[in-house]
Amino acid sequence: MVSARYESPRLRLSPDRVTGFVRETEVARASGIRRFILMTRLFPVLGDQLSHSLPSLTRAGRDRGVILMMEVREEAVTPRHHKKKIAFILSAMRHFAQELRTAGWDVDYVKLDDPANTHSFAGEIERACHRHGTRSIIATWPGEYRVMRVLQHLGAELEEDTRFLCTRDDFTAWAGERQQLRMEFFYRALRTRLGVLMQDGKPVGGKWNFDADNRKPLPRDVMVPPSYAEPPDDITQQVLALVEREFGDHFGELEQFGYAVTRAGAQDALNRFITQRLGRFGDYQDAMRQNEPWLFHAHIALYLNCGLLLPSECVAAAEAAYRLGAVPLNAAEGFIRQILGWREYVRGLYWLKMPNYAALNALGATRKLPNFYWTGETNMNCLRHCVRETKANAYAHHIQRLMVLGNYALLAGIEPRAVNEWYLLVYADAFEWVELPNVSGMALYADGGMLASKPYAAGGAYINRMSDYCRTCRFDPAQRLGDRACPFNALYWNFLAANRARLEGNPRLALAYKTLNKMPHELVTAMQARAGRLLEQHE
Ligand code: DLZ
Ligand code: SF4
Repeated sequence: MVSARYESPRLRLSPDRVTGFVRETEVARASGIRRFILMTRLFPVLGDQLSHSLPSLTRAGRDRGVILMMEVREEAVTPRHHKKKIAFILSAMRHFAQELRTAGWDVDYVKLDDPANTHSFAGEIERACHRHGTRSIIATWPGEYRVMRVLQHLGAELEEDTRFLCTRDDFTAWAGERQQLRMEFFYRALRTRLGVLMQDGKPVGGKWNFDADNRKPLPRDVMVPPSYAEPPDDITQQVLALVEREFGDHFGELEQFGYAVTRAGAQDALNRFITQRLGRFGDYQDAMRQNEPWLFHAHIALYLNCGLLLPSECVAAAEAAYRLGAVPLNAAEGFIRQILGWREYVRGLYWLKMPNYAALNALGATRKLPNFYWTGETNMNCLRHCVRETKANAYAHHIQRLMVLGNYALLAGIEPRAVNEWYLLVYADAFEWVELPNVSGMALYADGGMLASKPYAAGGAYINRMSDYCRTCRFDPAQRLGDRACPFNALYWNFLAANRARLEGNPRLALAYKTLNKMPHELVTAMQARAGRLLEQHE
């Protein structure tokens, strides 16, 4: 079936430009009149591409065509995503389709419970091609290597994803022959090019980075503002029921769903962050407090990563707040570095290094993921809280992810594939381009130092300094041995001892190895024995 049929004066003027897109009709040929039919083109829009400025949508506007959106089981079960994450994406997709239709787009939307649904992107794109009588597929570069291969296999034309601030080609050019791809230098180059927080060619405030000011523990008397939450509307409620029915046995809780599911809602969440939290985000971005999952963080990564917000507007909002004097520089810079620096950098690295990056395991980690990552049932209070909050909210903030959950996985030598799968499925903001470098590179050092200059390993003292978890834990962060000793301590020194050959030469670990080397031999072997017992218990 051909849905867009019209005579285009532009085609008559320059037929070469449209070769392959137009064909003469039998009728036209018979009548001798040159008429053209514009072949329908299919524009698949994926669940993490919900932006009105999506490049393939701009193209669809110019070239006419059908927008295809597909709810498919395969994306929900490989891996078996958190229930709240599935609900968020499906509800955001349905709302986005509604907005597109209201704006006049021709949207072909396949629902999860459509009896003919083949439940894969490939199957649904094939079916849609058949429905619309076309083989012409135009998509925006996806967020996962696997999906890129599927689209290429179908012969899709892929538009560069211009929603990012740095293109893949620009990142490749920046990476060039550099031995080390350090985020800090990438960040400085991009800030300079985009003129963000710059004054006369120099960084505002005379420094690129205020990280040293951003590591404060959270004093007990600092109150945390309430988190953003909006009540589920009819569409979201239908989706919540669908997810409970279809994916009820997946990890996570559906109760108290309060995420925004539209661009307007996401913009509201961003504005509230800028006005209520950003001012203190800098100071307390590394702090943790028991039963306070949201703290002064933005909680907008899920909106950014599925397209409801754009990085450019988040950066602009934070810079404007600083220039108006509403927030301090360390807060604005710290937030902007996460988006303009870190987010763009990990995306560039992902596409530069895939597909090999996914298989890296530099430290030869082979242990299974302990069951408490699913249940939260462990005596280690910090881990218990971080897993439980992850289960409830499909969210944990970056220090919980890196220095509690990731730290344990690093020290315990858990196999990177299992850890990556866990992070990809439990967090609502996790898509492979952002999850894999953060987990394999930053948390696990599985890439051998391509991304991080050292493994982010820590004992109980770090968690004690940055949180109040230890106060009510059955373990003591100050003890190294004995039943009450914090397990992170033995695991930390055991990790350093076990990976000595690989890590001792790293200048950023010089102090740690100096301390280890000064310890009595018996203490080290006793901690190694304790670590071995703990790891066995946790299996
Ligand atoms: C994560 C996800 C889920 C759970 N479901 C869908 C879906 O039904 N339809 C869809 O288009 N996208 C979904 N997604 C997001 C995709 O997994 C994501 O677009 C790809 O992994 C590429 O990043
Ligand atoms: Fe975590 Fe150790 Fe502190 Fe317990 S004592 S909360 S296990 S760091």
